[in-house]
Amino acid sequence: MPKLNHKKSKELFKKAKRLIPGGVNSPVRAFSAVGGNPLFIDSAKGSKIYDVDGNEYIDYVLSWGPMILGHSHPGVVKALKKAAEKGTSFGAPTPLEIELATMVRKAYPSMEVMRMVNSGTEATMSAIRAARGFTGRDKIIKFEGCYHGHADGLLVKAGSGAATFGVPTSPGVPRDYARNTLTLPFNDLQAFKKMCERTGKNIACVILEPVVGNSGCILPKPGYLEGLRKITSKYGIVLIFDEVMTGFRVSFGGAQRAFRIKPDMTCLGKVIGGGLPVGAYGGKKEIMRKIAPDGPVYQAGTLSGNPLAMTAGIETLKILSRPDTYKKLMAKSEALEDAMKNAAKRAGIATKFYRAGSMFCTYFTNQEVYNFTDAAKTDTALFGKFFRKMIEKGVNLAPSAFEAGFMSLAHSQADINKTARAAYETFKEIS
Ligand code: HOZ
Repeated sequence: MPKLNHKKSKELFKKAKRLIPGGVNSPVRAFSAVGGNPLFIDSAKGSKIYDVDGNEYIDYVLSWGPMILGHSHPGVVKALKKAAEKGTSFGAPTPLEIELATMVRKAYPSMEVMRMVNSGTEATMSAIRAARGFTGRDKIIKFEGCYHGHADGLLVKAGSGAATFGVPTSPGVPRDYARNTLTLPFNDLQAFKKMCERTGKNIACVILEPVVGNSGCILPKPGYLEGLRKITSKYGIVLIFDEVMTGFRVSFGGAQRAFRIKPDMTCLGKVIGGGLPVGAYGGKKEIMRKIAPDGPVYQAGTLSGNPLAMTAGIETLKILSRPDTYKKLMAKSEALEDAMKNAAKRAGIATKFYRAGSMFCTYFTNQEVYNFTDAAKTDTALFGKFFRKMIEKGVNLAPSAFEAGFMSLAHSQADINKTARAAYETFKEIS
């Protein structure tokens, strides 16, 4: 197979490195963990993404999750054009914010009151502030390998880019901030129980990705989330589900609907912005009424509730709420899972493929993965080889063994077949 030409991407990367740290505006884009140069993108449509050298790829990154309808969905683009003509930002309330919040609350009834922000990072940071303001406690618990954005105090044993580059606790985070962040292994209810017995009354909140998408794709063990819910209620600890990745992905109602757990607070992002920068946090009225101007906990944003972002979110959720949409999305995701497992089996390579709704990952290991320690033991170097060879065969995966992949409504059976063929050939080549 002739090698793809990446000449323009390489030139642009050289230029970008002079101006931008590592040449990228978010670390995991740099391909440092898998080797090679990042692709510079020209455009994307449906399930495909096109680089500046004119190469086409089936895209399972989907802008790290938001593009659940596929890229440049005509309905979203049309609505955005119309909205842009009316003005791109007002710094004042609009009916669009109410419309999106109403749609979100319908899908996530636990979010009785919510606020729109500009990113998942803002959502988690603000939710934790609200929980601290509500409980009057300082300490928080997070789990190893869960990434909740890059706010100080959350960059402690974080997954995603932080794990990819081996920086579990980032320099620049004051020790005093990190001191209030307690970390525990995911899926270990006993460890959580013990910590709460020791210091439960000092803990404001526990924040987790109910399916960990920032260490690959780690599912909660049966009973784990239920256990967290029970123990947090006992100690008056605010249970925060970070559903930035799992929201509208694991199911329409996210992980909380799929696993039937009602958290006290929820953070969303990605899908609810339809590809524009959005986050949202919300939850129980009594907690959210602490937020300014209703209450004393301050949180603000010039572009929060931006009309273009609200429009893209509304259009995306409208399409997602149509009957049978999730049936279709889940069928495609299942078909990919079957095809990838089959390809690995035929090629005789040890992999574990995990999936929660339309998010998934492939680990190179023969052991089950229950937490970050397990994920870190998988063969990440082999993943790097797999990744590079898949790119050359026209399949774009996330450039790290610690990231999830995503399925969209635009992916076709032909895309899945081509992906499975490429995976089979690659598995043979690298095993
Ligand atoms: N939460 C994403 C990583 N899993 C964001 C991508 C990024 O860090 O750029």
